[in-house]
Order: sequence, then C-alpha cells, then structure tokens
Amino acid sequence: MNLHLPDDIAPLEYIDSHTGGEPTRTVIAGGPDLGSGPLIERVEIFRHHHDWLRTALVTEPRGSEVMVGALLLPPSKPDAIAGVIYFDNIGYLGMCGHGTIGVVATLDFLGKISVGTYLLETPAGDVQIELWEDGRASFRNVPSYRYQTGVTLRTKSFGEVVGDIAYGGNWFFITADHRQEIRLANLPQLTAISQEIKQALAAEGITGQQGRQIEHIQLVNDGPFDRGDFDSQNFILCPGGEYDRSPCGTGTSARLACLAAEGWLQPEQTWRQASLIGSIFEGSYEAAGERIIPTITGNAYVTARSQLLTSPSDPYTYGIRTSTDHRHERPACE
Ligand code: PYC
Repeated sequence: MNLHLPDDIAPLEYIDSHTGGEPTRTVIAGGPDLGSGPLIERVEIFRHHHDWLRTALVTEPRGSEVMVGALLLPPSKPDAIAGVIYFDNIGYLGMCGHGTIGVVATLDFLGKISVGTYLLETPAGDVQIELWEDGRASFRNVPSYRYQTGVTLRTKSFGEVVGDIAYGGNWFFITADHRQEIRLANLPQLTAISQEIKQALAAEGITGQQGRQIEHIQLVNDGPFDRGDFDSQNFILCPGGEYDRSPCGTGTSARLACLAAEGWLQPEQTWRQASLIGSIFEGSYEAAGERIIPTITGNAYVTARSQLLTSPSDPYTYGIRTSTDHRHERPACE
C-alpha cells in the first residue's frame, strides 16, 4: 500500500463516532494548516485549498451520504478548547449538533477533556460544550430564531404544505402539515415529500434571511405516542440527500425557536425530540430578546480510530464527487 499524501500533510488520523445513530468522522491529527484566524475565515481556506480532504473523508468509497466530517483545529481564542469545521458529502456546514456531541465524545476518548464545560469555536459562532458525569454531552448553541411562519408551498405530488422557516445553526423548513406517518417503514414517502418541499422552496425562491438557501427539511409529529419518553418525533432530510438518524441538533434548536415563538414551550422547560429511528435529544432554551439560546443534550459513542491512506493508482483516492456537490455555493454561516 502506498501512502501518498500532499507534502505538508502528516499522517492524517481520525476518530469515528455516532450520535443517536448519526455518524461523525473527526480529524484529530495531520490536517492542513489553515492559519489562526476566525473559523469563518479558516473554513474558506479549507474550502478553496484543501477540499480534497473533505471528499476523501466523507464521500464514497470511504464515507457515504450520511457521514458528517469534523476537522479539529487549534482555537483562535485563548479560552476555547478547540475550533471545528463541519462538512458533508456536498459541502460545508456552519454548525452541526450531532457532530458537536460526537466531538465531545471524541475529546473525552482522547483524554483532552473531563467532566465540565468548555468553549468550542465553529464557523456559525462559539458554542459551549459540556461533558456530564454519566457520559452524555450537551452544547449551548448559537442564537436561534423563527424567521417566517405560515409559509405555504405547492408540492408536485403532495399538495399544499404549510410550515415555518427557522435557523438553529443551519436553515430549516419545518412542517407538521405533511400527512405522513413518521416511521422507518415509510422512509421512501418521507424522503419524497421532503425532496418535493425542497424543490418547491427553490422554485418559489423562498430562502432564509439574506437569501440563505434552506438546505434541511424537517417533518414533525407531536403525538400522541405509545412511547412516553419523547414529546415529538421528526424526519430530517439533510443537504446530502440522506435522512438524519439523530434528531438533529441544529434542527431541534430551530424547532425550539418555533415552539418558543408560538408560546408552546417556556424557557428552561425540557423538550424531548426523537428521531426517525427513535434516538432522543433533550432540549431547552434561554430567552435572548427576539432569539433563543438552545441547549441540546445527547449521547455519542466512539466506534473506530483510523488513519487515512491514499494511493496514486486509486482513481477514487480523494472520493467520488457527485453532480450535487456545491462546496463553492454554501456559506458556512447564518
Ligand atoms: O445535528 O445539527 C445536526 C446535523 C446537521 C446535519 C446533520 N446533523
């Protein structure tokens, strides 16, 4: 096996984890030097000069549409434990909730943190992470808000769908008006309606604030349920085309913002959000003027420790880039 890496790159090591079933691949050593500026600048250096690393790590054949990558970096602020850039099979994410919980589990596994709170820098803003005695992890997210409510979309095969547009570190269209059963056996229908919602948003030119593309679709069902351990179940279509196996940290944050705006959830009240596969995040919020500051708690487990091997004779050594890859278009911020 030939180990062929660009000259300035030391052997690149990563740790895999999953958070409520959703994987995170965290680069812990050997990544490119992106300088010491704010994360919002470093993500642009990564995007324009080192995108091969993203595609090598998270697209097929090493990765898949469901994989989210996290590049750990030295922090730019003295009081932060690290900086992190999140990415997926089609580009860069400003923030990733399940990924952040995966990063906490990884830092714990490496012995870099112990029980307590730390500051983590992301392109979307600083988040406070916390490792609990029982192994759970929390993050206090960037300010989140409902941007628009009662937005009506005309889908091709599912009729009109009414929902909200909200920000929780990524942009979401959130709807309870989908008339679908949220269960794994119904995955094809849930994916189809979510894709049609996404197409309708694009066709009607509906965006988040400042024209930001709405890349995540969240279908919700608030019960009643046979199981008594959650308040709501969701289906999230992620930008890469797969559904989130976790309840989605930024999606749960955006949902909390909508519940707060409706007056259906009070500050500090606990909301238990289940995913399509039944994994659960607990969320609550602090009021912050027109916005909320969500805190999301979940469990992540480390599953593998690996080293990236590349070969000049392998045509897919830097991954398979698909036509939906739009790394140059997606700004990694609000
Ligand atoms: O947990 O925020 C999240 C997330 C975003 C995309 C996949 N998971």
